[in-house]
Amino acid sequence: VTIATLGFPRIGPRRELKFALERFWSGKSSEAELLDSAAGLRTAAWARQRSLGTDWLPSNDFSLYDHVLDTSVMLGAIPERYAAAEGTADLATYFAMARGSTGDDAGCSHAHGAGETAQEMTKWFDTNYHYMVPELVAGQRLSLTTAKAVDDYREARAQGFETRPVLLGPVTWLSLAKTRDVDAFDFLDQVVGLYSAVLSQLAAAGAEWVQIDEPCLVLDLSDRQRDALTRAYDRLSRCGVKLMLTTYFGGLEDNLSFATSLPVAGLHVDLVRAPEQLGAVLAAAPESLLLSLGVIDGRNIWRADLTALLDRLEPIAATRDLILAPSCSLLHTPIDLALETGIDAEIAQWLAFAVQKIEELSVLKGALNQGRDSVAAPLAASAQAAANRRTSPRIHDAAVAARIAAVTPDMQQRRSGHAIRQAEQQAALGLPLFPTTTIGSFPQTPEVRQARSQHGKGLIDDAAYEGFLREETERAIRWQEEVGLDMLVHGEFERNDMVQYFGEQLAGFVFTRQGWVQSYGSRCVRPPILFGDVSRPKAMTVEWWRYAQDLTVRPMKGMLTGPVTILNWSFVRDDQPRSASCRQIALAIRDEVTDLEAAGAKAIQIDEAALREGLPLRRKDWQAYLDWAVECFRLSAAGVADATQIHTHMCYSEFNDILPSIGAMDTDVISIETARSQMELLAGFASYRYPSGIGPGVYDIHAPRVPGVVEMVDLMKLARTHLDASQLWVNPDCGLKTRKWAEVRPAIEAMVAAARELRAAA
Ligand code: THG
Ligand code: ZN
Repeated sequence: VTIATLGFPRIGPRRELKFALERFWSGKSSEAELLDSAAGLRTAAWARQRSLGTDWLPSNDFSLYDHVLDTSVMLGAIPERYAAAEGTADLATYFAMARGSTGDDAGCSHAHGAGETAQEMTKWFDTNYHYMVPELVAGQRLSLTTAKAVDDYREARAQGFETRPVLLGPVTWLSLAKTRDVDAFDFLDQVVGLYSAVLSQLAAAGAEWVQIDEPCLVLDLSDRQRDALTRAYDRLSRCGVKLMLTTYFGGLEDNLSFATSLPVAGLHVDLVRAPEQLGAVLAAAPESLLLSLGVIDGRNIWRADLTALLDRLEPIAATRDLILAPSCSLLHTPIDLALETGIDAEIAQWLAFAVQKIEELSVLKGALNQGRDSVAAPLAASAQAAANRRTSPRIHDAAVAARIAAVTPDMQQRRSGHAIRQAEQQAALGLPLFPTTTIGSFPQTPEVRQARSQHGKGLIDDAAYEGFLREETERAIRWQEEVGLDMLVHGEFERNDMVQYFGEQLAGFVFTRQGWVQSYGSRCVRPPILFGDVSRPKAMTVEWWRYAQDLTVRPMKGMLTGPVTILNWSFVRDDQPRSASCRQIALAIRDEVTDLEAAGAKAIQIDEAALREGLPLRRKDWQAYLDWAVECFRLSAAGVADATQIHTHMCYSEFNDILPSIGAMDTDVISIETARSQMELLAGFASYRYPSGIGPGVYDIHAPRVPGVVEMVDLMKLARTHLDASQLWVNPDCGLKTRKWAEVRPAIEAMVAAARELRAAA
């Protein structure tokens, strides 16, 4: 038995990559300095993994921004607008594709800059990691443009690290591509030809094995995809390297016999997401196929029960050679638990971050190769931690269990239907036609971030920090009154992240200090750890809301993150179904909603930015998820009177396939992303006869450009062709926290002017 990692976190234990990138982007360091920092991170990762006992080290798992973008650039899939000569791509081109040529990103953008927009970015399967979407147009010619995979392999080898290079597989890459006037699989032969050249170069450089990731194998495959896989691997298996075909994020299910029939030398399967596939995989995999078993959870932070794993693995290891590995790349976990000093010791013993996960693999290897006695101490510690976690009173809260047991269907039901609610809300709020509002957050300026960081380090005290936040909030409110917004927000200056902020205040969560996970490029998040039954010790947002409402006579929205989004952006319990954890969070948010209402809030927004991305990877599992997700949202929202207006916001523009569930959330107002799709999706809402308020985002906040009044009026006129004027709200398409005030001010002024024009014409 040997052990492998499929990929290690890139950002570095102290987010060194983030800081190196941002220094470079802001012109404070040179390209050579950036590349030097990156090389140092690679070397440190190899050395770390080797010292932890990893037999199969990955190379080319590192990326300066994103591994899908690396693959696109490798293949020369560089859209013309980035104007690279064929067969070349420098770092400027690479970052232009990632961030736009003006640096379209928080903190680094140049307001009003012209230039090319970045490639589209979207979620990597069901993770909170974002990749850059490959673009293909009819007639495009691809060619090998970078040799990064080969360079990284050589770089490691020169330092004495023999590695198994990692490539994103051609069929998954093609499946992720966005195309114009062409089917992505029309490019199959070209792409496979280029991959075959890369594999041959790797073979020539000395690589014996290559890890080729095809996570598309855990999805519902079309005939075209299956055919592409067959053709691709027939050819790629003849390039002089052994291929470890790597699947993750789910089970192979109906693709199993197909996958084991592909002419590859090895197969990696995810036994954390799909432990039940082990028997079938063993039965389907011929002796000659080297199996890599993903037994340690690469998507979560729980320590494994090694004894239980050994009970399953020993009989298998006795009959065939095995590789043990994390279920997927460790990209999705924080790096090192040893950096956490603030986590309660009892809870800390239940956790394993990337480094600790490799240690666990090493203990498993020791037990399987030399007997359990050879690793008696770590096995005992693992068993003890598992036993402690099963029985700890910290996890199980009888009061929460009792509340859950007492939930009744009527708690998910608003008192009256839309028509009655709308009338009461209008009487309470007195809003004009086309009411204007924003999604909730205002710019997190360097000053705001700095104050938070200084407060965190104890450099400024609570009073000074609070005073600063109050001033920021008041300024934001005065400005909103001045520009004439109808429904105001307090700006969320006191919040770090919309999930972390609530995780920090709820019982049942712990949070880390260094537990960063890459979200995209240099951006990271620190997902809260949901370890136990959830409850709300005290009100979380009411004080800030009250402070804000007292400053103005206009209605101030209460701003909350919804239960599904808190769940989807946290590390969650693996000892009960996700739906059970979600229901507990829903009750806590319900308490907050009713407290806000009692304090006087007439409108409360419960964001479900991540509802859609929680959709299971297989269609057959969608409805069950949507059912409990919607039920949890309703549980959180339905405790209010008819006159209280419930808003939600969703950060995407694909709704048509889940519209019945969106409707079933039964909100009074929903704000959505539509600016980039020219209101297309409103047709879906219209044909579904969506009855309540809709704020179709009238401009794309993800770009620094300031929209004009005319274009926003035109978009709203388009919206009116689908929906009734009385349903429509006017708002940007997402929160403004990543923008600058210099962009926000003129954009919102123009937006309010657009609403006034619409009213005048109505
Ligand atoms: N919160 C969480 N997950 C998310 C988002 C979020 N996933 C999807 C989307 N939003 C990702 N977008 C971002 C945008 C900005 C940042 C992170 C993810 C960001 N992070 C800071 C950084 O990297 O410097 C750190 C933030 C902090 O101080 O906590 O700016 O909103 N959970
Ligand atoms: Zn959004």
